[in-house]
Amino acid sequence: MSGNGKVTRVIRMGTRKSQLARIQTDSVAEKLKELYPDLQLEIVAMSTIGDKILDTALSKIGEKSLFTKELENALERNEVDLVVHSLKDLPTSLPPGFTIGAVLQRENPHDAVVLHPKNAGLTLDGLPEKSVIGTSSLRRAAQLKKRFPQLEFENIRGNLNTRLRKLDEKDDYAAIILAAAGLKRMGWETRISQVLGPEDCMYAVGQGALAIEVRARDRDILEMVSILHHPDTVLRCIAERAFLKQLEGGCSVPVAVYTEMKNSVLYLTGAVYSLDGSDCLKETMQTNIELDNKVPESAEENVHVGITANNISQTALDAAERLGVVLAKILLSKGAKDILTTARQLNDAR
Ligand code: DPM
Repeated sequence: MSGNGKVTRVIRMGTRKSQLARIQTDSVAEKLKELYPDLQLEIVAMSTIGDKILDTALSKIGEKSLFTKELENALERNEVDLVVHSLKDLPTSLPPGFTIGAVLQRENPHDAVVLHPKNAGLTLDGLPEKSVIGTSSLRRAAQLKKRFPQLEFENIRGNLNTRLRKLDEKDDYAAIILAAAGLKRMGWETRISQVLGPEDCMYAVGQGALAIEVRARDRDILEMVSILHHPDTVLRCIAERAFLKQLEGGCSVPVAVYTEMKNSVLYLTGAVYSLDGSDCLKETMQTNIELDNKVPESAEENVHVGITANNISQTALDAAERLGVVLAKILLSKGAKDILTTARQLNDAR
């Protein structure tokens, strides 16, 4: 740290080997370098189960920490000091000893349509009947099946490079659906032909935000990364993660959210879907966010759905978490559990 800080050793950043993961890690490294010019950073790249199993839909692998386990092992063994993830790939409960020390300002959280070049100029509405859309996300497929019943949906796996290649070089898919944030980070914004608003497709919990995972006991590193927290993003993502956690959903269930922060009010819309989207429970709630100066009495106290944010008002974090929990309880009281259990069973049997 520049003169007055405590971190003087080399900081090692763990990353997956995919191009997107590298880009995300590099962008965080750059921000840290700007804030702490004297910091020595080293980037350590490794493969994860999720990178190795490329032919199976994410929702079928069943391992919740698909992209995170190897990286967490390296954190545990002190081989790396922090790991940059897409927040949406991080489970709502982290293994003991780990915490999310920073959630950075969210990019566009929405999903986007990327068309096969032969369909240039069209939108999902205008594609010929029975056109095949590539996505392995149960969440995307459920919402879009309902909204565009004339289209068909098939799995597509692999990292972003592989998916774009599968789209362009074959004739299997008329279009694929990807997160706008990932496309933008890869420099492929020009391939976005349509951004899907919440009326078409609500996004995944945490989508579009980067998170930095650290050892919970490593107070120096926690303090160092905490200035990267973006308060609005943190509050929205805590509400979203609390909602998912209370529903007991993982990355493999059709759960979608939409959040907004306006004039100190946090709005959360949450929904659960059957696999074909025909069953849907969706509600919106809001809570006031008071950014007072209440700080946590002990560090342990201030962890909300895996996120440590000691520099953000405790009252505000509590309110955001409560919003997600209460909204989930309302959906559960209306039968969300049955919808999710059935979706899980049908997906496992496929
Ligand atoms: C999770 C899902 C997907 C990723 C499920 C979902 C998409 C899987 C698929 C939990 N993680 O969204 O319903 O399409 O088969 C992932 C991407 C990003 C982070 C790529 C993407 C980049 C965007 C971001 C994969 N994880 O969704 O297009 O940082 O949010």
